[in-house]
Amino acid sequence: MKRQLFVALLIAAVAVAAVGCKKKTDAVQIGVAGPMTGDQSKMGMDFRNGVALAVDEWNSRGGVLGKKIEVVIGDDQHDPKQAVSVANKLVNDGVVGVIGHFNSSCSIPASDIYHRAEIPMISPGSTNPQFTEKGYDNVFRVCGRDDQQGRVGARFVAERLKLKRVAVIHDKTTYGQGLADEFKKALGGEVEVVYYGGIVQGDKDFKSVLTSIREKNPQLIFFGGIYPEAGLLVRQSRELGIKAPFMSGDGTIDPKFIEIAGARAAEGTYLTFSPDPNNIPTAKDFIRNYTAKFGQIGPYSIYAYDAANILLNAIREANTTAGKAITAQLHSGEFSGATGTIRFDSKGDVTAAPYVVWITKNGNFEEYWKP
Ligand code: ABU
Repeated sequence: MKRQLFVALLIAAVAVAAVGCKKKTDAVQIGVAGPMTGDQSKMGMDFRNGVALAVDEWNSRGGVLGKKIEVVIGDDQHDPKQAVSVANKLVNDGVVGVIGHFNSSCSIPASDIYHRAEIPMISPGSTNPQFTEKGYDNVFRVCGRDDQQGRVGARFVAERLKLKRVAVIHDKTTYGQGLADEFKKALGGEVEVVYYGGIVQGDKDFKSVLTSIREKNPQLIFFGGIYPEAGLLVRQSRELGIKAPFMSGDGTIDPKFIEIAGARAAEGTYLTFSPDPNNIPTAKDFIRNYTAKFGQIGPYSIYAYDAANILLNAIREANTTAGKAITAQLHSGEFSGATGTIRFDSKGDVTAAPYVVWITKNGNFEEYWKP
């Protein structure tokens, strides 16, 4: 009996503590999560700024459901374990939805936490297919998937460049290896993969792997990974006299890539990403307002902005902050965003993901080829 009483008191104490953790605010809180510090912090900051712009605009119109909106920031440092801690903290803080995370290796484990808490999450940038393959109804993304961008990259190499021999490397992460594998799979038997291997994220010297690649004499080097390593790989491959063009995916489209590689070394490198917002008529206001507030637009700023607007719109339409109702609204609605019209399929993927190939020219990225 004493033991039962003790257990009951313990449960009550934990419940009180959990409630006590929730921030005492009348505002509607939404989370934004990603790498806010560390070598990928540029992406996290782009998320934060995109969400902040959307929230400022909503608050200037009176907020949502008659309440002010507050943003709670979670820094996962692109570390999966940290992402789980961040997700638990955001849930305990009482957020009603989350924009994030960036890295697929973070979004996937964090989705378990948000799913258990019945809180919708919308990732602006996690592209690994597994993210939306768990059968969680509360998981969404406004970007495409790596099976889609891998196919576009492979078509470009085989049909546009008409190459026959490529090297494929990756950073051994969920995203990087996943994209490299999708690219390799989509090449089919058309193009020979003369080198396939991984590097370690965070390393700074890739000359040994690049020397092995040079011996295989590929016509192009494809890298699945993020801009800090991509920039170093390009710089060091040129230092070793490798002339083969370099190609990567959406994880490298950031000015930091060109800064790290050096504009000369980066010249002529290719990557796959969504179309240029400068050519999207609906993005005009976003570009003007974001630039005025934060300066240069990051590649994922507009996706974070759209994701936040989609979430807030769903809260308004559902007329509640209850997670299940917001999730149902997200599945049923069609949203007019800065990137265009967005609809989610039953998995939470966007129904259209128009990947294109970009090229680096004169220290800038330019849209180059449409499949
Ligand atoms: N999609 C770009 C990199 C982020 C990720 O999916 O891990």
